[in-house]
Amino acid sequence: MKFISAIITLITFFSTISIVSAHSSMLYPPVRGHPKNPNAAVKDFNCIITPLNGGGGCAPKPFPCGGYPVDNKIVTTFEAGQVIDVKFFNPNFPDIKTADPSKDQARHNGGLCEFALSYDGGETYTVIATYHKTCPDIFFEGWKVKIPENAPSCDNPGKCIFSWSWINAVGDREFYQNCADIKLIGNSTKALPIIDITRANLPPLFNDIITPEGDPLNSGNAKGSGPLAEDVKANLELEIGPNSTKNQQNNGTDTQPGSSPDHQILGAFSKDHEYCVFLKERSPNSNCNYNMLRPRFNTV
Ligand SMILES: [Cu+2]
Repeated sequence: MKFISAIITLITFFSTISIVSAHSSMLYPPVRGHPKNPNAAVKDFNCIITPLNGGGGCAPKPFPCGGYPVDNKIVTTFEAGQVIDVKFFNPNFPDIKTADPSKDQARHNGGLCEFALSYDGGETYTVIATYHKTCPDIFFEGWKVKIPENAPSCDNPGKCIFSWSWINAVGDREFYQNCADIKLIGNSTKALPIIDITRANLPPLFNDIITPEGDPLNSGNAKGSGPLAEDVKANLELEIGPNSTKNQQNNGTDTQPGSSPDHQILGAFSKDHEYCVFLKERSPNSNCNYNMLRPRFNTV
């Protein structure tokens, strides 16, 4: 009897946790270690939704990708130039059609979402889309991410990753990441430049502690404002140099770092959730904002 009541207590404990603090995860593309991914090598029912920092009864998870193993079978294939509608999932909302949008999805006012490709299993990244303030939110499906036209192919199981990372606006300073195993069909033979994800709020690995802007109009954990129109536009228009087909048509020559056109990216890094991309005509230590730079990519 004691044993049974202990089990009931335990079940109550865990279901209470999931009701109180179920964060959202990426649902599409399917995520490593995710219970909703039929090809996941393991299914982490309790902790797939927690930050890499741990918490809510979950141990800290390693970077990258929470340490989850590569999918048994990699079935998600994206093509260069393709636009993906990312979807999010929250275990407290099993049926989104009948879900109550005023209920808690642990959005922490949203924050900063970055979507990135990695060709080396999550060591290095190229951020290909950014959503500010209102992300994530399970009640919206318009989180559009464009695979760059100049993304090279990738068919190396475990190395080719579509990453979602999230830094929440309100609450404990935390770092979230989900990884989807993918294959990429591209045109270019050149690697994309590194445009790193925001590495913060995961000491002692990422010691920068940052607080991105949130979604104040819809504060808290309920349904928010959805993807910002300016973010959708910027993400769909983003071109990542220096190997875009436009560059190649204009020059007819190789564009190695440091070699020629004015718009060429010489290097990139992210700090305090602001991207600084070094352009040829820009001094490397000038403060530049990723969003401010994006229109320049469009005019090259
Ligand atoms: Cu939380």
